Amino acid sequence: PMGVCPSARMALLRDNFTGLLNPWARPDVLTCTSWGAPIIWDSTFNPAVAQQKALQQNFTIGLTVFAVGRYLEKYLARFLETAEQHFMVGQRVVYYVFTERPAAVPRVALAPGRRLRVERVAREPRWQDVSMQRMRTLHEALGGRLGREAHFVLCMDVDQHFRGAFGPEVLAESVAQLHAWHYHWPRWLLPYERDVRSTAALALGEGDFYYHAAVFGGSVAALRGLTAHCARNLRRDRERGLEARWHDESHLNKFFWLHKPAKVLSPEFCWSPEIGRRAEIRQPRLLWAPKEYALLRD
Ligand code: 2GW
Ligand code: MN
Repeated sequence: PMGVCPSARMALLRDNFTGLLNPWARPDVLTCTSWGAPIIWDSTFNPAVAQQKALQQNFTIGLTVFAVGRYLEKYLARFLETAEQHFMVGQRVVYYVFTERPAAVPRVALAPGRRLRVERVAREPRWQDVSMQRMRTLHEALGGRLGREAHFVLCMDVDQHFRGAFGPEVLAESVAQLHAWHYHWPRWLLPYERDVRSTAALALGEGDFYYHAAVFGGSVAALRGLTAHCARNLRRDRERGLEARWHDESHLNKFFWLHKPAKVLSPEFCWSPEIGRRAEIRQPRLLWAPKEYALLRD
């Protein structure tokens, strides 16, 4: 989908976090959703303004990541080291690492104003459960210390690393990530859950975009609602012997269909290098690690 916002909606692109967004800077891509939320692409926002506004408001920004089983040794160190270089540089940041082996978490040197907290979680025997259980665990964390100390939280997969600036321009009441593999497909081809018995089901004709569960975020209150919705529906499906096609991601997509995100991140905020070069992807900021399903999904 290409094209700039209809002019009637332009007023809505005054963004609390980035000042005035400039959707005209990118006539090659869609920079505004039908409900008036900005889709931020490189050069539509001013990172310096976002930086200043976030500092003025004295935000603490949380970043949660799960590293269970082999994912800890395989991905966590690089994720954290590159986050120190690129994630919310100059802001107050608190990392929350969830793992079943706190002692094995690498000691990464943190810049001033940044801290790392490790929370112990049980190791689920099935990998699908490791992924899905995150919603329940995040919900509880947001109701506890994380929710008290952070204003905004980003929740991420660990099998990726930062490559470019990932700053407060991404912040909003609720934030969804366009999926790198699906952002240019017509809606009927998107891999939503289609089994009507599942609480995650979307009918043909429903769904705005396909969002990637590797990055989502928002205010603590908004994320409490999101994680409650997803954890509850994951449980309801399981009680009836159902598991949605893309697990927690299917439920996240259902949530954002019902509760539209306030900001949408272009695929450069979570890009897959395996896709190759694309003219509209100017500065990838977070890169997926190569998938090693055969090795890791036994
Ligand atoms: C997951 C799959 C197969 C084998 C292991 C794991 C695994 C995941 C694990 O052993 N340990 C672990 O900590 N995880 C956590 O779950 C980790 O944070 C990881 O990034 C996250 C999601 O698993 P991942 O990255 O292997 O799945 P993707 O990249 O295919 O993720 C998409 O689809 C998932 C549901 O199937 C999630 O919705 C995910 O958020 C999506 O990006
Ligand atoms: Mn992943």
